[in-house]
Amino acid sequence: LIIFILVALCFILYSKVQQNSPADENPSPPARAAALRGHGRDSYHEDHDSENEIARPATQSPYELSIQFDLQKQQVGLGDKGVAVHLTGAAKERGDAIYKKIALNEELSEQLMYNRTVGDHRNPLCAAQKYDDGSLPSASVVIIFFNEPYSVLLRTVHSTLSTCNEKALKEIILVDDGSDNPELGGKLDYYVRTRTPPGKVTVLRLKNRLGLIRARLAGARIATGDVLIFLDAHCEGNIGWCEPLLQRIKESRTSVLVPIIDVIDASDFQYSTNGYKSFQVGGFQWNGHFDWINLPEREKQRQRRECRQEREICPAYSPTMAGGLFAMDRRYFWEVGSYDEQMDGWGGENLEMSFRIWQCGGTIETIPCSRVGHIFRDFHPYKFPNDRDTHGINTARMALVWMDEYINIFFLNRPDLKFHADIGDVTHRVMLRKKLRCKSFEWYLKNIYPEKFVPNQEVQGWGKVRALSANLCLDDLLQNNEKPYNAGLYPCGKVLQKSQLFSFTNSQVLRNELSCATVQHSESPPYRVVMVPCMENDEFNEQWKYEAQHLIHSNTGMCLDHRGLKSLDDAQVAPCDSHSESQRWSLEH
Ligand code: LR7
Ligand code: MN
Repeated sequence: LIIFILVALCFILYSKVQQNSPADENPSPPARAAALRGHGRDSYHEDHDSENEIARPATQSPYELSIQFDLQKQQVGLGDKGVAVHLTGAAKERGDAIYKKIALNEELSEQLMYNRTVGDHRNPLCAAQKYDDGSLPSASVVIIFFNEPYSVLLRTVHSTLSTCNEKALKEIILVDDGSDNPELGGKLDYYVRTRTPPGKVTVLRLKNRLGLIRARLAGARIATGDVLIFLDAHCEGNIGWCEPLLQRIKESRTSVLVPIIDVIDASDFQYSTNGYKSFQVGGFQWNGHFDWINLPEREKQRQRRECRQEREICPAYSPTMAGGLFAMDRRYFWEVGSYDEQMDGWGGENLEMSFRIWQCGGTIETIPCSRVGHIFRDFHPYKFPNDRDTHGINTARMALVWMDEYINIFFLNRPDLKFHADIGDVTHRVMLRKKLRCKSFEWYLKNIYPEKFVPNQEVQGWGKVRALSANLCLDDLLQNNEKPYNAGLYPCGKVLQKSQLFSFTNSQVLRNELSCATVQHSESPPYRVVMVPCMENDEFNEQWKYEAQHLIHSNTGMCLDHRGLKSLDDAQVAPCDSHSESQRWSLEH
């Protein structure tokens, strides 16, 4: 009887093991090769490896083989200290090909060790900083991803494990926003289980792609640390980047913190910085895009007044944040309205959070002793849900809630969004704003970002600069950037369009959002009108007078003139002539 029972038990056990084995346990040679590359199945959602996988001898798991194959491909020391690496031969060709597809050299990434070093780019003063080691708040690092290259994601994980204070790092939560790259499925789970410290790293799977905003929310919901630290899935930290963030939050729980964000090159993985002496903080443009600005002189003065450390390593107030890398007290994250859950896809959440934090009593600060590198890609390697402009739609939602009457300037820049059907309802966010008794956008501009140019404030006139004797308007040809470029004269639009939005200010400059009109001298007039970064030329050269409908450039004494226009792209000034009809201009408002 005993022998019979034993045999029966063996049989039951055996058939159970058989049942649980994944279908490709013994894959045919091509399938096996594909599994090695990590592309073995159509959809990994069905095959998240089952519990018994780890019980089998390790080498039998196709994941184990694949992981060992990956590790063999890595070269010790390659790219260490963040130096650039240039592949050659066939590898270079593979790298170039994948780069074209996903804006990132995945081939090279696979050759770099997960824990390569990036160097210590911090201000030397940082090394001597003391933190409350042992009593720092604990951190949950939330990393969201949608089809990120597997090796890049793992490098982000290992970098976090080795550069973020071990005691303070409570957990890393990887949120898979519905990726369909098979390598990010069972193989990632297996990797996490077998190659990362027990209990430290969790993979949270969203059933569908919900977009990065809801992915971050999902991660935050299961996080248990005192502080949430969000990272994009392609980051590498400098040594000790967590402590200064945690220390500052310990002292000031409504401070929302960003590290200095360095650049990791997407093709050669070089880690580069602008040096430790200066860094930029966040600004915005009226079209709803984030941009970088130099730390304003006004803020340096505040730091000197209010901060007890050497100014260079003091927290620096930042009007906005880029959005991907930041630390925030977990409870405060929820108190102050987390995110607008109706924001889809990508974009807009960063300005929404920035304005909300400032208007509702918090601060956004760059912490100079915390530096993290981020891979900037030339294009999005993914499509947006239903091909919609989620950035625009989300930004319109933000503007409706937070920008008050300044929303008109936003819509001037984005008329396409004014009546967009997909914007949806924002009532619950307006209620949140009321409940938190948040301040106005005007307060924000005056107090937090006074450097921001407002096209219809402190101006003598604004709108279209229109010729009286021809249908021509001054036009920046949408070259709203910070390098000098020619101003043009184009047929006036029926409605005010962004490229024809100019302001003639109380300080006598003729400008658009970022650039000021000046005159480029050449051998003889007419001279070209060019747009240059405001005030970086001498102020005098950027001044104009508006007299008797003439726009007179102060330094040259010449007048804006459309006579003999050679090209619509070349606005010109010529010697003033009070009788010349081609020198008369009106300002719309
Ligand atoms: O549908 C998606 N689901 C996701 O989970 C789309 C993206 N993602 C993930 C993605 O895998 C990545 O980890 O979300 C993260 C951010 O996406 P990226 O890296 O394609 O965005 P980005 O770096 O170009 O964009 C910046 O602006 C975004 C606006 O929504 C987010 O706030 C990003 O986090 C933000 N990145 C940074 O702030 C890093 C610093 C760069 C700057 C400036
Ligand atoms: Mn990113």
